[in-house]
Amino acid sequence: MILRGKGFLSALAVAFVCLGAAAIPQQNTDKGDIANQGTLGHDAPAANRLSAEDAAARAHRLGWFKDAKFGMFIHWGLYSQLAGEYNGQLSSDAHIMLRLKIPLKEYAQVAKEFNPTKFDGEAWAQLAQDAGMKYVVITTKHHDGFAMFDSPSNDYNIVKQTPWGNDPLKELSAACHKRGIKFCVYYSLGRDWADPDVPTRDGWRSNTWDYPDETKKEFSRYFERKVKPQIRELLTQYGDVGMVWFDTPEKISLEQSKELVALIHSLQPNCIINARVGHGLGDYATPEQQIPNEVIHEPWETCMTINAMWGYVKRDDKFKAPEQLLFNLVDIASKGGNYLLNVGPTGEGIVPQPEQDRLHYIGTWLHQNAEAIYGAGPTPFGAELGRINPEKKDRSGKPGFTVAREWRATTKPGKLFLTVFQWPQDGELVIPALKNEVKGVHRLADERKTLAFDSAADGIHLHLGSAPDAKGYPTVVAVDVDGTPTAQ
Ligand code: FHN
Repeated sequence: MILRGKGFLSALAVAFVCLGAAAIPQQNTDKGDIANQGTLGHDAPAANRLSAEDAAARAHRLGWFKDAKFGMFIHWGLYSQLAGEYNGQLSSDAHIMLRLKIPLKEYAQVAKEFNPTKFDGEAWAQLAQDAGMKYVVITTKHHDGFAMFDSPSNDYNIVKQTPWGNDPLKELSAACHKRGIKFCVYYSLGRDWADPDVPTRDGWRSNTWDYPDETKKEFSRYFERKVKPQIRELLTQYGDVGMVWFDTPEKISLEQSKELVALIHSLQPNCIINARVGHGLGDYATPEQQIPNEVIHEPWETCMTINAMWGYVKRDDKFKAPEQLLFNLVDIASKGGNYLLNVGPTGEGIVPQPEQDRLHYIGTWLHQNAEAIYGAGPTPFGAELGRINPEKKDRSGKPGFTVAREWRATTKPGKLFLTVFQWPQDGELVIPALKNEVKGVHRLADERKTLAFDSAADGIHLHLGSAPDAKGYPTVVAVDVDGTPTAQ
C-alpha cells in the first residue's frame, strides 16, 4: 500500500510504506530514514539559498533530469548473493548484515562466492532503454560498505575480493553512454558497516557488533579515508556521471556536505546531486516509496521498489502490477516529478524476469506515447488527482487522501495530454475549463481521428466515443490549444 500524505512535505516527514506480509521483513522505513529523504532538501532547495549565478547553474544541471521523467534504480551487491537468507535464517535484502549482525569477517567471505558470470551491462542498459528509462542509478556502495567498482583507495571491492574480478561499472557506464542514457551512481554516505568510524544518529543503524563503542567513532576519519577518495574515483573512472545519488547522510556535518558538493562540481560541474547529501543541500528531493498527492513545482523524484525489497530476495514475490507501475509513472509526471523504479539483480547478475516483464510493459506504452511524458509539464488542474478524505487517517493521524484514478493530465505548449485509465461509460469525458481556446481533440495515436468537444458551464465535454481496444493500456487524448494549457 503506498501512503499519500496530505501535503508533500508532511508526506515526506511521515511517509512510509506498509510492505507485504510478515513473510517479507519490513523495509527500514521508519522516521529515521524519512529524515534522510531530502525533507530539508525539498523544504529548502538550493534555489532559494543560492546566488542567481548558482541557481542558474543548478537549473542548467537539472535540464535533462526534468525532461527524463523515468529512471532505473539498481540495487546490486554482495547481499544479492545471499538473496535474503544466511545460514538458514530468512532476513532482509541489503540490510541482512545489520539484521543478522553478521560479523564483517564473515560477511566479507560472501565476496569469495560472488561470481556474477551472467552480468551483462549491455543487457541492463538495453532493458532500461526498452523500458523508456532515461537514466540509471546503480548502488556503487550500499550500507555494507562493499564497493561494487574498482576502488584503488579501498581493497574491499568487487575487483579485489571476488573470483569474478571485474568492474561492472566500466561496462554499464559505457553501455549507458552509448545509448544516451545518463549513468548515475548511488553512494551510501552515512552508513558503512565495513568502516570503524561510522556512527549513526540513533546507533542501531551502525555496525555495533564489530565496533561496539559509538563514542569512539570519528565520522571525519571515514569521510577523509573512504568517502572523498571513492567519490573522486566514481567521478573520474567512468566518464560522464549524470548524478550522485547519496543515501542516508546520518551524521555528516554541514561543512562535509558542502565539501562533497564542491568536490563533485570540481570534477563534473554538471553532475546533479540529490538532497540526501544532507543539510538541505543538493538539487532535488527524493521521496521514497510514496507519491505526493499534489503538483510539486520544485524538481523531485519518487524512488520505489518494483516488489517489496530493494535488493534481490529470492522469496520476494510481491511484485506491483504492471498497470499500477504505469499509473504511478503517469501520476508522478502529472505532478512534475520523476519515477526512479528499482530492479534487484540476482547474485549471478540477472534482472529477475517478473521485473523485466514489467519494464517491457511500461516501455511498450511509453514508446508509443512518449510525447505525453518526456519533457511534459504538470497538470494545469488538480481535482483529477483525488480528494482529502477525513474518514481516512494517515499514519500521522492527518486526514487521508483518496486517489482518483480516472485520468491524468500533462502539458506542453499548445498541447494538453489526457491519459485516460478508466474510459467513461458514456464515452464522454468532462475536464475543467481552460483559459485557452480549444482548437481540436484527437487520440494521440491517431491524429486524423478528430473527436468532437464542446464547452459548457461545468467544463469541456470531450466526446471520446467507445472505448478503444487498448489491450490493457491507457489511451492518451491530445487537446490542441493556443499557448500553454492553463486552468480557468
Ligand atoms: O536503507 C536504504 C535502502 O536499502 C534503500 O537503498 C533506500 C533507497 O532509497 N534508501 C535507504 C532507505 O531510505
